[in-house]
Amino acid sequence: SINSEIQMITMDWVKKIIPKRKADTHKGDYGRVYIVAGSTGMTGAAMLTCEAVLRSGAGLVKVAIPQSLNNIMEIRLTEAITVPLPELKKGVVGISDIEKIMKTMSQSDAVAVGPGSGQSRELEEVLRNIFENSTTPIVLDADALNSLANRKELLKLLKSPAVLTPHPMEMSRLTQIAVEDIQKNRVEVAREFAQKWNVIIVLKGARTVVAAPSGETFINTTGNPGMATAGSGDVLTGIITGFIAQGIEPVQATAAAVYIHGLAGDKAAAELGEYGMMAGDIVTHLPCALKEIV
Ligand code: NPW
Ligand code: AMP
Ligand code: MG
Repeated sequence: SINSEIQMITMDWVKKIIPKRKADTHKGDYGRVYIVAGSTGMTGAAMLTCEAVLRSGAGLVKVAIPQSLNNIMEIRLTEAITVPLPELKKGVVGISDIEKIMKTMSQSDAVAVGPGSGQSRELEEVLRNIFENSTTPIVLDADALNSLANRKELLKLLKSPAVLTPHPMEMSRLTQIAVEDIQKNRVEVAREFAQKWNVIIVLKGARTVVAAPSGETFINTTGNPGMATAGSGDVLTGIITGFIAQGIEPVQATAAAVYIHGLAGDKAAAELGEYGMMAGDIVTHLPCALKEIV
């Protein structure tokens, strides 16, 4: 079919996707983002995601955070707004918070769920509620993916465009295919899942694959093994969500985000080396990566 070709993501292509900012605009024009992430021990994941959203040019970020973790987040995240949630279980966002989550979602242009959320039955119920009731484009990562692994049929409830960003182990949990078999057939595995479940798949790792429900498929050309470090994926989730919130078409936003995430990683490696760089350095180098694009 027309869409069966595989496209390498190049700088020239990304330059066509990311628009210049117009002079007469305000923060509302650049999207409101809602991040549902973090739990006791993994507030760092939520911070990295939020910082990446802000550095991707989005106008406003709100982060849902279990009440007991709110002070930690407020101290570190100067530019993001925190929305503390009442907790049934200490340090974990759960179904008891669903009304507040749905309200903020309805006021947002894109939402991400999962980085550092921790795994719980509660999170499954949060996702079910969101899928049944929300039309806000959603990015699902990390523990959101792990929560879906045994309840993939929930994806059929989705009423909005969805991007799933598994690393090979998360893809293995979603598909029950062994990691080594996924790695041997990365394009096919990503494509099949995207078409079967009507979601955009980002199968991460060296030469990340982006597969759309239409069959449209991309392979990334940026990135380096210095990005194999804690929190790298949490940064990617923020960039994808930030671009979608700015109104870029979700498949294009996702492929462009994957490229720019890798480019920022390459700039971090050029300055700091692959050994010494951390995920926060990918965030720090996002501005110069984006500056090269727009
Ligand atoms: P092994 O044994 O190491 O070879 P998990 P996670 C395997 C949060 N974080 N190819 C790996 O294999 C995340 O957002 C919070 C093949 C291991 O068995 C999540 O919420 C941080 N195998 C949560 O932590 C910073 C691969 O998968 C397993 C693979 C758990 O996320 C860190 C590990 O994966 C982190 O981002 C690959 N490319 N990659 C914070 N500071 O708050 C991984 N594996 O069990 O899904 O754990 O990815 O660390
Ligand atoms: P996560 O495992 O969720 O933290 O995601 C890791 C991120 O780093 C993904 O975006 C990967 O594509 C990227 N990454 C990890 N290892 C490499 C590598 N060897 N080359 C390029 N990108 C990598
Ligand atoms: Mg991850």
